[in-house]
Amino acid sequence: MDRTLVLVKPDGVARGYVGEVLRRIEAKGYTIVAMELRVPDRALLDAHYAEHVGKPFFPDLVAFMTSGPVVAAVIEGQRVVEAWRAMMGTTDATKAAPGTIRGDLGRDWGNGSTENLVHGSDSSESAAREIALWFPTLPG
Ligand code: IDP
Ligand code: MG
Repeated sequence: MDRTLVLVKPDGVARGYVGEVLRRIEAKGYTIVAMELRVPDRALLDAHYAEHVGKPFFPDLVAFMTSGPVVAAVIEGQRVVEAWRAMMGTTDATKAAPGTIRGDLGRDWGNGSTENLVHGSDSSESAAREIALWFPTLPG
């Protein structure tokens, strides 16, 4: 069974969209197999966003992601990795299609595309790596 990592980022939690995001996941038919509210630390984010370390937006991204609690979850179902990416919409909420989470609920608040409500793994390999980082004790 396929799995992916979901994060409701600090803006999504602060704006009260945890329920809305989980509602969409449940309505679509995927199963939540793990979930936790936590403030990620720098070490976790360096590992999670390893591909972005050193990019110009990385310091702002880390500051944003450590600014408050996030909801981390693992969801499961056939082709859930690609489905969850489609449900989130494109990275830049300004351009994200209506009907997607970022397209419906997100906008540019003056920080480019940093605050975009949700995260989803971009491949099965990324999902396995990210799930191991956030939920190291979760049985496969
Ligand atoms: P994704 O979250 O849609 O997979 P990535 O390119 O993996 O997008 O970037 C990770 C996160 O870094 C984004 O979700 C967003 O929060 C932030 N980010 C990406 N590109 C930019 C940028 O050009 N400016 C500001 N923040 C960015
Ligand atoms: Mg990404």
